[in-house]
This record gives sequence, structure tokens and C-alpha cells, in this order.
Amino acid sequence: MQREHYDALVVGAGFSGLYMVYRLRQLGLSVLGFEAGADVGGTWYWNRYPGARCDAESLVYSYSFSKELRQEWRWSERFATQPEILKYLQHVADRFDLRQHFQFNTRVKAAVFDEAQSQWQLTTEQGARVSARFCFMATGCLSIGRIPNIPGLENFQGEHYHTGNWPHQGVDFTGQRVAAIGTGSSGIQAIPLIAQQAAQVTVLQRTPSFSVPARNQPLSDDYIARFNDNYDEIRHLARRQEIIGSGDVAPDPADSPRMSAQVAALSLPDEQRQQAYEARWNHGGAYIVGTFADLMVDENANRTVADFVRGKISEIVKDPETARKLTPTDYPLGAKRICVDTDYYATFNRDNVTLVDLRANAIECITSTGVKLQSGEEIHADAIVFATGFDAMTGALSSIDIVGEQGLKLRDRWVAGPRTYLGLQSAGFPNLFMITGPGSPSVLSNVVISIEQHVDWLVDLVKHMRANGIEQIQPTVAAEDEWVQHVNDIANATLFRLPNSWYLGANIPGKPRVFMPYAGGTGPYRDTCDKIAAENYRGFVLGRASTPA
Ligand code: FAD
Ligand code: N01
Repeated sequence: MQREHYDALVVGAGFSGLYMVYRLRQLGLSVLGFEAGADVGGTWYWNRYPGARCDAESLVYSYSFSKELRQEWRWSERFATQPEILKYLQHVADRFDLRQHFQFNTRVKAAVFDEAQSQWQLTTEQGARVSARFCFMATGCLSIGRIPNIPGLENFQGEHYHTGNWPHQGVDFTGQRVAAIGTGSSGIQAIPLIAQQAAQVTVLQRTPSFSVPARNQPLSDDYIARFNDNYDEIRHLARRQEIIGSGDVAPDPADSPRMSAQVAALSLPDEQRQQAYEARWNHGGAYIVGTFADLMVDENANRTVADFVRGKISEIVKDPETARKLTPTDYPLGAKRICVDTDYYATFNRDNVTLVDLRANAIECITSTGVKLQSGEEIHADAIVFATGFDAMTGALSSIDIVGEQGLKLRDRWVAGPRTYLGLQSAGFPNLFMITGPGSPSVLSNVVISIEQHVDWLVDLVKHMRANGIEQIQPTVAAEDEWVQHVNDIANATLFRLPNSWYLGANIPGKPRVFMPYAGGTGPYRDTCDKIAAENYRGFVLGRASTPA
């Protein structure tokens, strides 16, 4: 049985929790981590669906804090598969001996701030209680999967699966009729592979996504060597990425198809624009969003890239009606998360794959034998795959009863949408920190890079507090209000504000429609965090427990 009091508690054992625990242990703090899963990995522990892989290049979708780790780990593919990323995180846990600091199979259900003791008390679902001065929520932005409330699911006689909680032993769809609901990144990765195995796949699509080819490939020694030659420059570029897809991490930056992000699409003749899009399409990965500086702020500019991808869909998909249904027409490319695929559109040329447009014919209910549409038609299925996404950014935090000063509940404080300063802390919750919390670049960036930035900044803060006898920190309400306004202003100046997306909480009935991540870019965000720290943590109140903030 572990102790009852620690210096710090960490919830989650994904990329964030592992690195947080590692850094806190380096400082000499006693630390206990909790993880609901049976092992480390987070996203890569839970999302075991066929085709799951990263869409940031493996060589930068990985930690940079240890040169030795980097040198001894060899990524096999440009975009690593889920099993490989999980193996990497397991290796990190072994190499730095981190598992001993975690309690697995343990979900935290409550976190309550004890004002008298100035410490956080966490309660697990098993009823254990542990306290600590610092509490770090490394609970993930995409860790609470969501199956929509479609009537009749309980009657379904086949198996159903959510991509974010996939059986560890895998699923054999051979000979089966599969109904796949959801065509975001997860569905787009899973559907081509399920279609190769199953007898019949019916894809039930509500909103078509924009998807670009990954052009995944094995990594050659030469590619890795060139990457390593330019390691610092590539990492620097990745750390200063504007938005998903805009960072360029080709192994030799000079080789890349990247045009200066300073150039506006509309300032160029059409032919030159098309060449630039074609180069990125052929290069593979999400970089197309970053081809020009104005793509995410100007609807006319965005239309040029959206039309380019629409043209590709109609070239790839043979049946014009299916191509039409697969083509997004009512939101800008990139404003919902762009998808990166391998053979997604071509999958619809297979004889065993059918597309149902739910906008024309919505799901009425699930029956014992399949999915019934409003037209009365029934899609007979042996299995249903829900690739229906997550209660993103706030879901994991609001699943925990977090109670701060004077009985203030985080859920109540955030009833109209999350309120944070820098995405790191919320006023009224001293010494409770979020890693990649709402209001930080998080899901609009290479998340591992944002995780390292948050953890490093927080560790510097803890060092500062210890060196100066400071026991508590929390933001002022004024600083938080100003930051929330800033996050909103930036989002409102972009095209992200337009579609119904999970960035806005639009996928969860009743969730306030607030743009949650910070869209100002990781470079400016990083600079802001550093400046605030240099100005003695401007906007935060630092104090002794006896002189609370
Ligand atoms: P997670 O990996 O989500 O880990 C959080 C952990 O906290 C989970 O294991 C969860 O079980 C645990 N937890 C949560 N609540 C509790 C609780 N109350 N008690 C105990 N434990 C709890 N990002 C990119 O930048 N590039 C990509 O290519 C990319 N690909 C992705 C692919 C998929 C399929 C998904 C779903 C996400 C992807 N992401 C990607 C985002 C990804 O979530 C992050 O990159 C990163 O893995 C997040 O790490 P994390 O540690 O912050 O959170
Ligand atoms: O989830 P999503 P996801 N009836 O929310 C549909 C990361 N990720 O798991 O758009 C019918 O994007 C919904 O339709 P609509 C990445 O950040 C990365 O795919 O709401 N359909 C949509 O099509 C990503 O953005 C990778 O109309 C319903 C789909 O389900 C994030 O995780 C891979 C429905 C959900 O798409 C989430 O991706 C995987 C209903 N009731 C994930 N409810 C990489 O490649 C929802 N849908 C790196």
C-alpha cells in the first residue's frame, strides 16, 4: 500500500503524465501517478483500432528531452502505428523506471482542495485517498470516448466497438457485415482496413471530412540521418508551428515543398497556387493547411485549397454520386481537424463498401440486427463500429469532481465553457495544473511538443516556488478573463469559428459552444508563457498557504 501524502500527484500515464512524473522525480519530489488503464500509453493504450497511427511525423511526434532516448529508439515508419507508439511509451517507462510511480487500473473520481492544509486530496474509484501539495492533470484532450445516444443500441445482437476503447486482442471482421458510424480521423483510418477484411462495410457519414494522403513509408537510415543532421532546426520549426499542418519537418528543411508561410494564396496566380498544393499533396501529411498564410483566415483563400482537394476526391472516387457525397462543401478545409489517410477515398471504389449520407437519410434507431434509417431502410450488420469521437478537451476534467477554494466546483466554474489562464490553471484552484488544458495550443499543435513545453514550464514554476518559499499559486480572475477573451478573439479571427466541430464542443449535446484550444500558434504562445514567467509570473498570485491568494 502506498503512502497517504506526496509532494505531487499526477493523473494520467500518456505522453503528459510520463514526462511530468519523470521531471518531478528529477527535482526530488515524491510523486504518485494514477492511470485508469492497465499500463502506460494514454491515447496509444486505448485507441487500438485497425489503422490507428499518428499523423505528425514519428520523428517529431516523440519526446525531445533525452538525447540518449532519441538515439536508441528507431522509428520504422514516417507515421508510426499505434502498436509502435505504445511500444515507445512502454520503453520510455522502462528506461526511466517510471512505472513504479504509477498506480494503474485506478480512476480518480474526485480532487478536493483542503484549504486548511493547502493540499489536494484525490479519491479513487476504489475509495483510496491520497493528498499532495501539487496536482497535475495529465488526463488528455481526447481521452473520453463518446457513443452517441442512438435509441435501440441495447437491443443490438452483434458486437459494437468504439475506436477509442478498442479490444486489446483486436477484432476479426472476416466474413462480417460492418456498419461504421463516423468519418473523422479515426473512421478514415479504420474504414480502409476494415473493408479489406469484412464481407461488407456500410459507412454512415453525417459530415464528410477533408482528407489528404499520408504517403506513409518505411524510414530509411538515410532519411533518419538527414533528419538527425537537421535535428535542432526541425525541432525549432516544430516548436513554432502555427497550426496543425503548418509546421514543416521534412528531414532536410531546404528540400521541403514548403512555401513561405508569409505568402498569401490570393497574391499568386492560380497556376502557382495549384503547383504548391500539388507539391504538398504529393509530399503527404497534413502540411497542405500551411501552404499559405491566409488559408485559415480568409474564406476566399481557403476555397482555393478546398477546391483543390475536392478535385482530388472526384478524380479518385469512380462513382460520381459517391464522390459527391464524400465531398465537403459547407465548411473551410482545416476548420474541422484535417484527416490524413491511406486509401480512404479509393476504398469507396471497392464492391464491398457502401456510403450512406446521413444528412439525406438520418439514423432512426439501432435494431437487433442493424441500423435503421429514417427512410425505413435497414442496414443489416454483424458489428457496429463507432468512430464517433470524444468529449474533447474538458471531458476528462469534468468527469472528475474537482472542488477548489470555498467549495467551488470546476464544473460550475466552467458551466459556460472552460476558463483558464494559459490553459494551465483556473482561478480558485491553487496548485492544480492542466497539461495541454483548454486555452493552450494543445490539439492545434503537435501535442507531444506542447506537452513538453507545458511540463518544462511547470517544472520551472515548481523550482521557483521551492526556491522562494512559495506554497501556492493560482491565476487572478482578471488575468484569466483577459486570456479567455484573447483565446476567443484569436479564434474569431480565424475560420475555425465556422463549422460545428469538437474544437467548439459542438459534438456533445448541451456542451457550451466555445472554441477551446488556443489558435495563436505555438511560437507566440511559448513566448507569452516565457514572458509571463520572466515577469515574476504576471497574472498569477503567489503566496504562502497562511496568506492565501
Ligand atoms: P492521453 O494520451 O489521452 O492520456 C491521458 C490518460 O489519462 C489516459 O490514459 C486516461 O486513461 C487517463 N485518465 C484520464 N482521466 C483519468 C482519471 N480520472 N483517472 C485516472 N486516469 C485518467 N496528436 C498529435 O499531435 N499528433 C497525432 O498524430 C495524434 N494522433 C492521435 C490519434 C488518435 C487516435 C487520437 C485519439 C489522438 C491523437 N493525437 C495526436 C492526440 C493525442 O491525444 C496526443 O498527441 C497525446 O497522446 C496526448 O497525451 P496525454 O498524455 O496528454 O493524454
Ligand atoms: O472523432 P471526430 P475522431 N451520428 O469527432 C460522427 C484525433 N485523432 O475520433 O462531423 C452520426 O473527429 C461525426 O460527424 P459530425 C484528431 O485530433 C487523430 O475521428 O459530427 N455520426 C464525425 O464524422 C481528431 O480530430 C488521428 O457530423 C456521428 C465522427 O463521428 C480527434 O482525435 C486519428 C454522430 C467523429 O469524428 C477525434 O477524431 C484519430 C451521430 N450521432 C483521431 N456523432 C490521426 O490520424 C458523431 N458522428 C492523427
